[in-house]
Amino acid sequence: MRVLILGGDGYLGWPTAMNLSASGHDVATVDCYLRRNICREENISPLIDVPDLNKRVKLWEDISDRKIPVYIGDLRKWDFISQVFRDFSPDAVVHYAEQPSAPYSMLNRRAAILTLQNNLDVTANVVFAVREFAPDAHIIKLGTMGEYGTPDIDIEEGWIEIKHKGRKDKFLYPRQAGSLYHTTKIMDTDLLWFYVRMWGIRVTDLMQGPVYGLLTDENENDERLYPFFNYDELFGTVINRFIVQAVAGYPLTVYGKGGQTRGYLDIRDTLQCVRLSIENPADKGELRIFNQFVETFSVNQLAENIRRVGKSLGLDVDIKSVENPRKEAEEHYYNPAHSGLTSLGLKPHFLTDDVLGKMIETVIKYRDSIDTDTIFKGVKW
Ligand code: USQ
Repeated sequence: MRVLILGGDGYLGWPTAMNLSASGHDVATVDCYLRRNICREENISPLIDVPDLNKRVKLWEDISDRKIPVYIGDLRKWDFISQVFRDFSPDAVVHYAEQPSAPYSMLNRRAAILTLQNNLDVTANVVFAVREFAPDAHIIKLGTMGEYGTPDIDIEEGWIEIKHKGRKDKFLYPRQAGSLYHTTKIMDTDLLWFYVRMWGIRVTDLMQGPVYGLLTDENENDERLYPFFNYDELFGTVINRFIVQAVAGYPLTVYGKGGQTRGYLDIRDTLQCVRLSIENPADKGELRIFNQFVETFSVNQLAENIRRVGKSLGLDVDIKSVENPRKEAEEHYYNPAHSGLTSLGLKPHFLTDDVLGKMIETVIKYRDSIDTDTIFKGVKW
């Protein structure tokens, strides 16, 4: 299939591009380096230097003999997105092109408006571009489990049937996010559902939990193909942060009581889930929603596991509860369904001690690059 990856430079975008290319799909990538620019402005860097997108596709071509065209530009600009769609004619569009950080979206007014405008404008432009230039194309949109929040009832997979005064109907599962970033994902879902109803487009919305890891089948022998691996407060997700903190001898920053529970997945499973969604498309006029994670942990469980595995590798790992900079439940019920992707064929990788050990060993190689000043700044909600 011809797969267009929007946000192809990102933590997930670049590994997805290589993985789909290796699976025989014709892939093109689009990016405007938003994340690189924000990192520069906020004076943070990923653990390992990452070549720009044009250099990475050249490296990939040398290794795989497969080309990945690159379009550098801003998808909020209609002229640019029209040209990309006309030129590439996608069968599937993977939409990662969003400001992905919850703390960044809560930093200040400017960051909030950037997050709102970027995320919603791009989603709307993608819908219009699909309608005009590729009406059969399947949109695979990266949403987030954070759309649901942490309700005191079981979380269903996207939809819920409600019985009310003797009648019943099916609705989007209620959503109540805990950051502006997560709220833009709710708005994206609403926008997509609206245009699915109006124009009969086909959409899969993936409610993904926090992702960890950096090694995939395509990059494990070549660090130049690694994705961004952020451990700073803005762009680092909790497991990646804790691994770097363990290696740096920085006490693991458990926010508040540490009972916050989320559904996690290995970066290799993100690639599987996206590929399975592409290869088994939603129907026209369908908004298909999958909950994309493989197992749940509380922050305390993650910290304990990383301390144990770190100790077995000779690291002295401390855990320190810090005052929670976020407004979120620190102890709560959490039982989300997640059978859709398994029934499409997902073979999960779990967060075993071996997986944690391999991540720690990889990060140890880059120990001297860790900047501990960026680990905790306390962006408050
Ligand atoms: N946490 C800590 N200590 C830290 C960092 C985080 O206790 O040093 C806690 C947070 O308070 C939160 C949990 O760990 O309760 C997860 O935090 P996170 O930073 O790993 O994840 P989050 O901000 O929710 O966002 C990440 C991605 C986002 C994605 C989301 C999936 O950045 O793009 O949408 O995970 S989910 O969390 O399921 O909504």
